[in-house]
Amino acid sequence: MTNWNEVDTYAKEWIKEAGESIKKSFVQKITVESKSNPNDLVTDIDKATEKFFIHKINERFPTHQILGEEGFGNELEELSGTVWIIDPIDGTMNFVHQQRNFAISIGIYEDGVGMIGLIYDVVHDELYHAMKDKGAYLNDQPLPKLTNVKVEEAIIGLNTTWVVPNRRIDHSILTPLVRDVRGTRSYGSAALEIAFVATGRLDAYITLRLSPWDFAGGIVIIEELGGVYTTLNGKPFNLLGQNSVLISRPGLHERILKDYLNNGIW
Ligand code: 2AM
Ligand code: CA
Repeated sequence: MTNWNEVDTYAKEWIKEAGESIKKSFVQKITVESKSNPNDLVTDIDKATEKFFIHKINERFPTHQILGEEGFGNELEELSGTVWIIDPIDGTMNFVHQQRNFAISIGIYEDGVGMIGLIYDVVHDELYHAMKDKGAYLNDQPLPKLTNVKVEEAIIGLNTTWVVPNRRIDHSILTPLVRDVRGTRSYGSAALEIAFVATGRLDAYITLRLSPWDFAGGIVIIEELGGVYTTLNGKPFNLLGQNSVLISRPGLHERILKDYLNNGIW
């Protein structure tokens, strides 16, 4: 039997420790490389942070598996047992250009069920966290359950990429939604944008391609608050693949899917 309180305590200790190291790196020279395309960045700090978690987890919980963005963990084909899904720095472009608006994201899953979600906004020292059936918190503050709002009163997280011609969606599909909502915002860190839906700073978040480490921590927090997460086609997430993403307050999620995304057929 997994002692989830023990796992949670260590995960929080390590995420804070990793955050301290990342903050110290601000005064160092950081090595930046690009991955899948010139704007998909990785630094030596992303890699060192992922390796830090892997070392700690392997030492303390040798039976746990790890799926990390930078690939130093295990190669997983399924999610059986206890699996840590880690993004050492979500929002690397922000980390490089702004030294803010990035987060460490960790989701811990048991046989594919999200048990612990952690998103740490290092610069603001804000830890968003949840344990299954135990509520969600921002630092020590419990977060209230999410309730519906009207589209006309909603602020949605959306990158401008998806409202100009792009490879993943006919950009005109999102035009009516952008026109009808109160406002749109783009923060450049999926984990933080999901955390902002959890706290009500955003009412929904839409994006076209996220990997498991971008949302694994966030959806545990959202689930705990009664928020809803599906692909833009209204389907459940594939926790081991890339997904389009609609994460929202309940009610608003249904309305966006039905009235703006044609029930997921686009
Ligand atoms: P990352 O910084 O960990 O790569 C940027 O809008 C958001 O999308 C970030 O959370 C970023 O995560 C994520 N993202 C996912 N896949 C990406 C890709 N191929 N290129 C850039 N950002 C990506
Ligand atoms: Ca990352």
